Amino acid sequence: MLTGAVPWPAEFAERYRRAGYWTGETLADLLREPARTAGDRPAVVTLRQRVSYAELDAWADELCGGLWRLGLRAGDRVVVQLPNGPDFLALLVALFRLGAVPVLALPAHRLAEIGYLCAHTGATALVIPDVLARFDHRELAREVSATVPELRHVLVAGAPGEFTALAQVRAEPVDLPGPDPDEVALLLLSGGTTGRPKLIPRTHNDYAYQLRTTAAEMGFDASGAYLAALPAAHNAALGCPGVLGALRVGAPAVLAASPSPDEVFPLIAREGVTLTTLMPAFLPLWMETAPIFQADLSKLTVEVGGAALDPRLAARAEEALGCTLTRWFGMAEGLLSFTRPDEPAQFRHTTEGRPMSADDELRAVGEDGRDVPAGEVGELLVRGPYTLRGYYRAEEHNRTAFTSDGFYRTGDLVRLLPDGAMVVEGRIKDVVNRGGEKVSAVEVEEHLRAHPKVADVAVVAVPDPGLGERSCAFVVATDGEPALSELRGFLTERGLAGYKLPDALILVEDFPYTPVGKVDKAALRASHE
Ligand code: OOB
Repeated sequence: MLTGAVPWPAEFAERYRRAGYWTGETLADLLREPARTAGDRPAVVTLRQRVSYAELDAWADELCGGLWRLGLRAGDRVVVQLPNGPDFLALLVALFRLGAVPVLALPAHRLAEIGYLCAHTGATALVIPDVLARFDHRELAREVSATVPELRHVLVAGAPGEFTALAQVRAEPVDLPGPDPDEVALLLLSGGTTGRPKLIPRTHNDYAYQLRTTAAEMGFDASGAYLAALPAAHNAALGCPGVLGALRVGAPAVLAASPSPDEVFPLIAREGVTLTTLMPAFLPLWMETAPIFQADLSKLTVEVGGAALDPRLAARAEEALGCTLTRWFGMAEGLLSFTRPDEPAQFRHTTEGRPMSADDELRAVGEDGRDVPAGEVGELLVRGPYTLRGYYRAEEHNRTAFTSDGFYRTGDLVRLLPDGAMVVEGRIKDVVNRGGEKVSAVEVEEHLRAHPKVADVAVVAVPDPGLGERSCAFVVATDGEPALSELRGFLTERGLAGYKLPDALILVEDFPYTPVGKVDKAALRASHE
C-alpha cells in the first residue's frame, strides 16, 4: 500500500470482502461499461459543452498515455486543482487508470494550501487552471515549483505560459495492468482541526463501494442525471454518488460552476437532472429564485448536508421547491448517514437518517470515553468499511484521532436513536463551519500569530444568518490596533484561501480561561452574542 497510508487490519478486510462490500472493483473501471454499451450517451455536460461516454473514455485513455509518457507512474501523487469541467473528470479517470493518486485540492486554495499539499505528498505533478476568479494559478505554481523539488510537472488547463498545456498531454493509450483494488485511489482533504489540512486515503475498493451503495440507496441509475453545483473535488459532489457515481452507472454528470440559480435551474430543466447536492446555506437562495425561473423540481432529489440544517427550513424548502429533500451527514473521512428519498417526510426533515453500511459501527461517547445511553448526546466515534484507519503521513495526529481499536473520533456531537437513526447536535472540534466550508481555527490562529500587532488570538465560530456560522478573530494586540482589513490582507499575503479569512475582529485585553487553563471559546462566543 502507498507508504504513509494506514490499511484496515486483515480480519476487517476479510470481513468486508466476505460481506460483498469490497468486490475488487476499481475506479479505473469507471466509464468502461457505459462507453461500450451506450457510447453516444452524454457523460459530462456543462452549459456549453457535451462529451459522450465514448469520447470521455478515449480522452481518459489518451490522457493516461500522455501522463505515462511524461514519466508519471503508479503511486505518484498528483495535486489536482481544477474547477468543475470535463477535463477534471477526464483527468481523474486517467489518473485512476494509471494508478497515480490524485490529491483533490479546491479551486479556492492558495499558496499556503497548495504548497503544503505538494510538499507533504511529495507530488510529482500539479494540475491547475490558468486564471480563475481573477487569480492567476500559474503564479502560484511558480512559487510552489521553486520550493518543492519533487514537483517535475505543472499542467495547465488553458494557456500554459512556461508550463505544459493539459490539452497537449495526450498520447497513444498504454497497456497497463490496472490498479490493485486495495490500493489508495485518491487523497481527499479533511475539514480539518489542525494547523495543516489532513489528507484522507480512500482505496479503490472502499470508494467504489460508496459509489455503488449511495447510488442504489438513492435510487439513482442510468435513467437519472446528477448535477454538481458544489466543487466536484469535494466528497459530497464527487462520490455520494456524485459525479463519479454518475459515470459509474452511465448517467450524465452535469457540471455547474456554482449553485447560482441562473446556471443550475436552466441546467436542471435542460438535462432532466434527478439528483444534486447542496449545502444548507444555499437553500434560501434557491427557494427565493425557483419561482422566477419557473423551475420544475418535481423529479429532483436534493441531498442537503455538510452543515447544520433547521428541520423547519428543511420542511419549508421541500414545499417551496417542490423537490424531495434528503438530509445528509457526511465526511471526507468516510461515514455517510442519510435519509432515503422514500422515507417519511418527518423523518427526512428531522434526522440525519441511517448509515450507508450495515457494518458501519457508530458509538456516541461521553467525556469519559464510555458510551452514553441511547438517544443521549455524545461524541460520535465510527469504524467501518469505507472510514479511514489513519490520515496520510500523520502518525502523531493519528495516535489521538483514533481509539486503540480503530474508531475515528469525529469531534461531532450526535444522538443515536434506538431506531438506528442519527441526529447531529453540534461538535466539539475546533472548526468554523462556514456554510459547509470547514475552517480550522488552529490553522488561522497560527497564521495570525505571525502578525506583528497580534500578541495572541482565538478564532471562534459565531452565528451567521446566511452561512450558519462565520469566523470571528478575538485578538489581544501588542501595540497599535490591527484592523480587520489589515489582518485579512496579511493572511492573503501569506497565501491562505479566501474562505479562511476571519469575517470579524474583536480586540480584547485578555481571554477568558477554562479551569484547566485553555482559552474558553464558549465564553468568547457568548460575549459576542
Ligand atoms: C461533508 O464533508 P466534510 O469532510 O467537508 O466535513 C465533514 C464535517 C463533519 O464532521 C461535520 O462536522 C460537518 O462536516 N457536517 C455536518 C453535517 N454534515 C457534515 N454538521 C452538521 N450537520 C450535518 N448534516 O461535509 C460532507 C461529505 C459528504 C456528504 C455530505 C457532506
